Amino acid sequence: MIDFYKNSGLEDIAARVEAGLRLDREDGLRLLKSDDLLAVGRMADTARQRKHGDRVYYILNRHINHTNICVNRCKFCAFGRDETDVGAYTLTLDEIEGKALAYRGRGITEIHIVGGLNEKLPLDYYVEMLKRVRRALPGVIIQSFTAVEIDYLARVNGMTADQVLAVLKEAGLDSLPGGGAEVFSQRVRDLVCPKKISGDRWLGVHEAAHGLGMKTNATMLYGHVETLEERIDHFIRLRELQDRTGGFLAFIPLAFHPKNTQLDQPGRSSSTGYDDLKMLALARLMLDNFDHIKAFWIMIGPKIAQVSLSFGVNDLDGTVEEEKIVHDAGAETDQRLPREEIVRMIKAAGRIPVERDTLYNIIREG
Ligand code: V47
Repeated sequence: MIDFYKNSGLEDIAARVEAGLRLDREDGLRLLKSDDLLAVGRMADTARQRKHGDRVYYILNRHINHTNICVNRCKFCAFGRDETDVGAYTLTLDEIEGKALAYRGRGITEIHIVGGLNEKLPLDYYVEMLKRVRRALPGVIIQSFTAVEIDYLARVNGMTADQVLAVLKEAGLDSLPGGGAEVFSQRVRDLVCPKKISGDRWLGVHEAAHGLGMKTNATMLYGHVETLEERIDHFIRLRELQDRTGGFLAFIPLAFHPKNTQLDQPGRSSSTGYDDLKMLALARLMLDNFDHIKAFWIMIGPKIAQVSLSFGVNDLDGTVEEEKIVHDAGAETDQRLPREEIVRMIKAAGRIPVERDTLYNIIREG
């Protein structure tokens, strides 16, 4: 096996991966700087295989974005609007309930609701939304509201994040998605999202959710102004929290799409396939205490997502149906992928498709 790595300059790291040892910051940086994508991918595949064998998970889920009005207006985001902007919207509770009811009986097991920081929306709007979605879709897991939204609700309502989470949990919230993490480095945040909560606060809200027994996800938005060192630092900070709480389910790298954002420049396009595969592989290798590395096909396209199954990925998210955040930023992918297509992609990669719920309970295999 080690022969495969001959002349890659990465033989020592490969040996550590083979032995199941933890990689450090320096290892991560060398992997990220290496041009030997196949060597990096093979290491990640070894780590994936050890945890998951031939199984690849997918989920039948739906996204709802309840408002695009946002006080933060991050420079990488094409979704957020001011209240008076063309295209600004906020769904009424009846509209959200209508969407949830329309998904009834269609086999979905997860609903993913995230939106902007809209100062007009009281905490009651969120509580009522959860109650109505819970009623419309009994048994469906509600994975909703990023740590950024939880922090905002805490601040505007004079509450702690723990208190907001407890109120929302009571109303039906099961789990938090991984959005809003971006890159934890304050240097990066000052440049691309100066109004957003710090990396420490993002981690603190997830730690609070884990303390209440909620499982959550984590992301990293890569391919804008961050350095390779800052990407590795992001992984290490997530790994440290996971060591303490074990509350993260999955990590999802998010490829930056520049179109219609304040970071767009002539000639600038989104990440390359090479970068996408390397980030997914690095996630698998650095986040040794995360079970699941998820490729969000919406961001990187179904074909790279399928290939990523040989680069450390064990989960393809999901059927989705309607997606606004990346499509506003120029994503050219579809907004939905039928189950049959996800299953076909997984089988064509020689793997066993496994439908899961949010908590990775198995719903069907094969
Ligand atoms: O928080 C914003 C990112 C996130 C852009 O937890 C952009 O299972 C690319 O977090 N180009 C929302 N990305 C999506 C998200 C997510 C998606 C799928 C699964 C899960 C999960 C979470 O999208 C935002 C932000 O980090 N984003 N603008 C952009 N122009």
